[in-house]
Amino acid sequence: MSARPGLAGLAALGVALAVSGCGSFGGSVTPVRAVEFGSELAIPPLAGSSVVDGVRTFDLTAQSGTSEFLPGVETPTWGFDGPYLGPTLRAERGERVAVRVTNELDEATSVHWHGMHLPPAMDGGPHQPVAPGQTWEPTWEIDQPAATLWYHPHPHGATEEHVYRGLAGLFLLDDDASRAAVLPSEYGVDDVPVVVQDKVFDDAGRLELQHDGGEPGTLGDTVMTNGTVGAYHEVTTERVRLRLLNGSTARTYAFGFADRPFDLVATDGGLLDAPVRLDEVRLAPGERAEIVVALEPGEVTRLRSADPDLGGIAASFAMGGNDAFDVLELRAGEDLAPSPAPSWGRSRHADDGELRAEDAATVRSFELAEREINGERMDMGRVDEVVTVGDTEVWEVRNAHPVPHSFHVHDVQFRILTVDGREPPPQLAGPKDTVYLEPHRTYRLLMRFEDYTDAEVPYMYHCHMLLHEDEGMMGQFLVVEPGETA
Ligand SMILES: [Cu+2]
Repeated sequence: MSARPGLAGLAALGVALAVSGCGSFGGSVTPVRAVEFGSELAIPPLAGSSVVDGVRTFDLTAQSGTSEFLPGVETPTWGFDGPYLGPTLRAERGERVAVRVTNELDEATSVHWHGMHLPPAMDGGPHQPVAPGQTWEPTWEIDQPAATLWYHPHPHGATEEHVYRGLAGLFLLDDDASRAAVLPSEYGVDDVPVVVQDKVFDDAGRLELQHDGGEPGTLGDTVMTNGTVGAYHEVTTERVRLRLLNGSTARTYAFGFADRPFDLVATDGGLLDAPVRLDEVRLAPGERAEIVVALEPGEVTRLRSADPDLGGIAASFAMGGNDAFDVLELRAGEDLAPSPAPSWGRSRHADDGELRAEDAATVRSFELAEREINGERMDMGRVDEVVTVGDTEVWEVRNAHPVPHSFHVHDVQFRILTVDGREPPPQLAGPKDTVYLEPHRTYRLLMRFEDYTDAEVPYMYHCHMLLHEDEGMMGQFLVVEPGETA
């Protein structure tokens, strides 16, 4: 563990940086507060659905309410079908789904299906706003491997606020391979959703976003899992699977346990080729990881996030690089049901057609700096890239900026070929739709654009640090038929 400067030291450094003109580094120097782990982890309910003419149909209503995160404090929040976060949607590969999204808020929002392969008009980005009082009903066929996906608003310029207030939920996909895998799979029991978010409360108990020029955005001093501050989960099996989602707007975590390793089994887009034993997995906003951890009867351990290596960032302490805190307590019962080590026999590639670098028809370059990609801020009326359907491409993404970014591409799951020319570490070797970008590094991403074309409605690529996205670090791409133009 690296040494943590004391509070006085941090304040002095903050002052020194401000004086030296690096005002943008004046972000969080308040460590995450220690809390009692005395509240049972809230498990988002599985969303009900009905099958209408062969279409699995869900309802989601964005609404406002209040939540008691801190004892005795009612905090105004937003949620889907409740005051905070939303139910977990779940569907099977091959199913056709529809979601009736109703907006009961006083302002327009949208719902983006993060990680989902679907037509651009169903994607829920800034071009599919849902006005107050309106219902939007996207429909598509689930056609991708089992994975832990999520949904959240994506209104142009207001994504940070909408997610921060509480609009987010999980969307789990299942398939034959995931069903056949040896993995804990009882939802909420040994297969546990863990949406991790950090917040700042003002004196009145309201959620506060701090737009003081700090990078990479608001870093909260209060961490919650599924909306529960100081949560514990009762473990009843020898192993438990945690589906981790970094649902924060800015903070990057390094998840692990002080006293044991875990098996990483899946990344954003689904199962790895095989489990990987790790001590820590770094997740930037928008990224997911499924991990399996073993406990002995009667043991108590805590998932924590400790001193995330943000990748050669000056003053990384001001961006959470020195923050270390516990996230979720796991309490094993005296009598644990057997739970074998995770394994799965079938290659993830078996029915998906492996992405191969030699098939890449095009290499595109993206440079992220300030709030721009390739020197431009997001313009709803400008198409930045036009891709031909069926093509495999390499996207060469460089963070040319001394602060963290997190790169997300809609519609696809990509493979990370190299990081600065080297093979990626195991945690970046699986299917991904979002990747943390260390400063001054180049990530070569391999992806294929399949099935859906639209000469008018674009998909997005953007930084998933939501303040950055809102301030313009986003671009648009169309997928078109061969020979078609935008
Ligand atoms: Cu960014």
